[in-house]
Parts: sequence; structure tokens; C-alpha cells
Amino acid sequence: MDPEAVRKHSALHAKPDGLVLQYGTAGFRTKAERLDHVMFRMGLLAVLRSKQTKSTIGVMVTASHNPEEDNGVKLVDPLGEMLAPSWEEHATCLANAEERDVWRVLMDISEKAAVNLQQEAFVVIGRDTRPSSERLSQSVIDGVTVLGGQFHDYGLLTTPQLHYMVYCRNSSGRYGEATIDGYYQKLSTAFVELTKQAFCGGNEYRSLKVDCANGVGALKLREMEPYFSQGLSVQLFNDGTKGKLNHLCGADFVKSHQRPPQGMEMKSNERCCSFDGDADRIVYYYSDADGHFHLIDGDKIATLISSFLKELLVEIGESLNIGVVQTAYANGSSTRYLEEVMKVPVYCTKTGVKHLHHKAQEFDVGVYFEANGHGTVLFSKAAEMKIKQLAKELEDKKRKAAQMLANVIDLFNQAAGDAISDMLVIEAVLALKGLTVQEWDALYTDLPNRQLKVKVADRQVISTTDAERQAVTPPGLQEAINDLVKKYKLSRAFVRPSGTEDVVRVYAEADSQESADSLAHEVSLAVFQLAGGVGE
Ligand code: NG1
Ligand code: ZN
Repeated sequence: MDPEAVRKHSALHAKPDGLVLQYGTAGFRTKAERLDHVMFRMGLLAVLRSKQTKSTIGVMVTASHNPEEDNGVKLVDPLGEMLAPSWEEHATCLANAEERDVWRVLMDISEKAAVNLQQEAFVVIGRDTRPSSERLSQSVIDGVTVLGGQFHDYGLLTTPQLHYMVYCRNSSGRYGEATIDGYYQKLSTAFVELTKQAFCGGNEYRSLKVDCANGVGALKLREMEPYFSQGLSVQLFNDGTKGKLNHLCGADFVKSHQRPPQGMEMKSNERCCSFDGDADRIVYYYSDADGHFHLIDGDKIATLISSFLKELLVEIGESLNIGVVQTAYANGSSTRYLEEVMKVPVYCTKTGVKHLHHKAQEFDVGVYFEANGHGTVLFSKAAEMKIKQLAKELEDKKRKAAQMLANVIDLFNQAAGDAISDMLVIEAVLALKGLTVQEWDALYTDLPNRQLKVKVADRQVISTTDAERQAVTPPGLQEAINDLVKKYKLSRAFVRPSGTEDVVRVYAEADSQESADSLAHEVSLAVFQLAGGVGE
């Protein structure tokens, strides 16, 4: 570690004057042209984190569902998890340091976090298909090498694939092989095993249309298809050959506009799904015979999967507990259905998968999904061992149930929410249960809802409590929301500052779309007036 070399290289990745960025729920995210210094510095930080944890650390260059001109970077911790909160602070500090202070901040962090600087460091890097991503990942590599770290550049990867690589490398191959082939093999083998049962009944041919948001998911799914094609055929749309990343397509567009992506040829009653730009979110949908669009979001995905898992757990007769974790954005009907009909405990956490992930770890089987389609199922180590043991020991039906659960464990990328894993699990469950997309959709009816954004001078004037469902400040805002909500039936509304955009998000649901729209609009006006709205 040579301070002069760091200074010299850092100067080649100079920070724009006055730029202040925050490590948010998804790392750093902004216009790509502002991020070169952040990338270099996150390369530096990844080396320190790797030395401290004596493990491989991941760096992913992506801005997920955001516009093509944006980019972002996040660090992946040893077990494939999000960066620890204290290191998010170090990241923010380092990203915002003035040029002359970079070395000092590095030494500060090393001291505070008790990093042994003699320790070796290894960093793995992945990136999405944005035009800026290749150059930015080179800046990460520059940061890693100048601090003497070793690295492996995987090039194009989905975000969950990078999480998988990190997890594999730190569990000495027990979780899987840390190669793209290892990822395809692991998931596909489990999928093919799991669906074998379904296809005995003659339900052989299954096909699915996938909107890949013109992102990296298209490349990876196309590469992967031969591995699972005996169980599922996928037809890709928005595969990146023409359109712009996330533009009028992808999971975020479909969820927030509640309409089909451009470029998708939808026939009535056909099962379709959309990934986001880095393939960690998925939503399903179809268009009925009358041409009405039906969205099947993360809440309904969680419902389908948890009901399937609950049935298998009952079948094997072990007292393994299951819990579902949601955020305030979960549709009220989904929460009611899960609690009252399915009788599974439901918990609400703050927005951002790290909060859901953390809560889900409290259960033997923790199902978590954000309404936007980002989620997975976590099995505790003890539950996994028990299930895999039972899959060998039990007899007949019970054994079959345990084997199916064991396949599900292998299918889920337990390091992170993964659109490809989720898609394969959903397809397997639908096949096994013999459910059509319409029957799945009919489990419950979503309450009409609306999400809006409001620009304010400083979004941090809004603080919240009760998993973001209540505003504490500014004074009077929550009272105003309460009064507005009372005007509608089956209504609910809340506001919170976004962790990834400079806006306040408003959510409302009610008994009709008109009511949800008008409640969301009225709450937005209250935010504008009481929380320092700017612009229109
Ligand atoms: P913010 O911008 O904090 O609302 C959004 C999503 C989160 C999560 C993050 C990270 C909504 C309402 N919010 O966060 O769920 O996915 O991005 O990508 O969907
Ligand atoms: Zn994403």
C-alpha cells in the first residue's frame, strides 16, 4: 500500500467539485458521468473490506431499473449479502472526501474497523449492459489494484449472479461452483428435478414470454435456456438488440404504470413476465379475453410460493416455521389473504431488501418480497440440513415432499432476490399445482392503488416510524394524511423519502382506482404544502 500511488491514481479519477453522494439502499446511484471517482474509491474500499473480513468481496456496477444514462455501484459482503451498515457510512465518507484527504480517510477507516493492512484482499467484479458500465468497472479495478488487491472480473453478470459468485467463493464450493456454468447447472438441475413430477401427468409443454428490459437478463437467460429447456421454453422480448435499457419496458415500468411493456407480443391469457435491467426483480402479467391487463406483482408471487411451501412443510410433518415479510407497499389484500386465509404470520419492515432479508432470517423458512418483485426465500442452515436429511430418510409421500423442498432450496439464490431463480420456482409451482396464470391471479383481488412522487427542497424533513407507515415529521403531515384517508373506503396512505431518488414517494390504496388516484393526489398536495415542495 503506497500512499503516493493512491494519490496519483486518485487524481486520474478526480471528484467533481461540490458533489455529495450517499450510499443508499442500493449503493451509490446517479448520472453515469458523475461516478468515475466513486467507482475508483469503491475499488479501494472493497480491498479494505476484504482484508477486514478475510473474504472475497463483490463490486457490482449497475443502476438496476433506472434509466440507461444512470449508473451505480454497490458492494457485496462475504455471504452474498448487502454491505454492513457501518461500512455504508465508510463508503459515504470515502466517496465524498476531497482529493487531498483520500489517503487519510482510508487510514481512518482502517483504524476504526481494525483492518489488518497486511492481510491479502480479493475482489470480484460484475457489471450490467449500460454503455458506461465497462469503463466504470475499469475504474473499480484501478482502485483495487492500486491498493494491492487481487481481483477477478466476471464482466457482464446479473446482480444476483454476482451475489452467487461471492457466496460460492466464501463457502469453499459447498454452495456451488463460482462460475457462470456453476450457476446455470445448480439452478437448472434443481428445476428439472422439481418439475419431473409435474410432467408425468402429460403437462409437458410449457412456454413463457419474458421481457428482459433490454438488459443483461436477456444475455444470461439465453445462455441458460439449453440447461433447463426440457422443462420450460422461454421466448425473449426486449433482449437489447434494438431498444434502450428499461425504456418503456422492464419490471419497474410494468409495475408502476400497470400496463404491458412495449415490444411484447401479448396474446390473451398468455403468461408473461418482466425482469428489470439487472435481473433481480420479476413481475408476471397477462391480458384477459376482454383485453384487460392483469398484473401479478411481488405480493402475489410471495403468496403463491408460500402456500406451496406451507403445503410441503405440512406434508413432511416437521415443525419448521414459515414467515412472510413485506413492506408498507404490499397490497392490503395480500396481507389479509396471507394472514386470514393462509394463516401464515406476516411482518412489515422498512423498504429495501436488506431490511426484509434481515427479518426473514428469523424463520426456518422466510419468504420475502417487495411489491415491485424483488425477493426470495431464505432457509435457515438448520432447516436446510434437516430437509436434505429427510429427503433421504423418509418414506413415500413424505420423502417426495422433502425432496421437492430440497430442490426449492437449491433453486432459490439464497444470497439475493433473483429474477431467474424466482421465475424457475414460479414456473415449477404452477406446473406442479396445475394452475393457470388466471387461477393464480384469482387467489385474491388487489386493492386499486397509486404511487406518486413529489419533489421537495429537502426530502429528509420527512421522518417516519412504524415501518414507514406513519410520518413523524414535519408536524401536521400525519394528521393531514389521516383526515384524507378517512374520506375513502378501504383506504390507506403513507409517504416516505426515497432512498434511491431525490423525491418523496406517496402511496395510496382504496376501494376504486378513482379513489386511490384522488387520495394519492390529495396526499401529494399535503406533502407539497407541509414538507417544502418545489416546482409544479
Ligand atoms: P426507494 O427509492 O427507497 O423507494 C426503491 C424501491 C425499493 C428498492 C430500492 C432499491 C419502491 C417503492 N422502492 O427504493 O423497493 O427496490 O429502490 O432498488 O419500489
Ligand atoms: Zn434491479
